[in-house]
Amino acid sequence: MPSGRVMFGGAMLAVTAIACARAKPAGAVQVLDAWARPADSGATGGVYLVLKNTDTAALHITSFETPISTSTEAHETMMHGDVAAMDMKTELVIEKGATLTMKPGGTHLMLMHLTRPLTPREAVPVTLRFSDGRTFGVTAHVRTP
Ligand SMILES: [Cu+2]
Repeated sequence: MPSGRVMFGGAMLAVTAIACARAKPAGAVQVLDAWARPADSGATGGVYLVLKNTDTAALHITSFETPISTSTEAHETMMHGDVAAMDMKTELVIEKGATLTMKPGGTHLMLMHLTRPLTPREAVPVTLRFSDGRTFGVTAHVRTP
């Protein structure tokens, strides 16, 4: 039945077009690295992302979500003399073309109260939410620093 086949092909094309239109905003960021420290259940987890802004304007990341912690906060480690303190950031800004490097002792994500342990090579899904409502999914792999 050649006519039936043509109709099926047309329907598939339409579905593909919708999927592409939805996926397009995710091109805003290029993930250069994404990793997490091993940690016990109930502990605080650390996630480190290296993100390059490939969008046409500055990106404002307003929240981070993971399914394995009660909340996730962006922190910046600041040295006050010899004492390290962490400031919570309500927004991380990546200028157009710039790279945000999160690393131990610098900007990082803290997973407050892990609901399960993080073991090496495990994948941790992290959702970034931008100020314009767009979201972007990143997979961080657990490894020792
Ligand atoms: Cu912290």
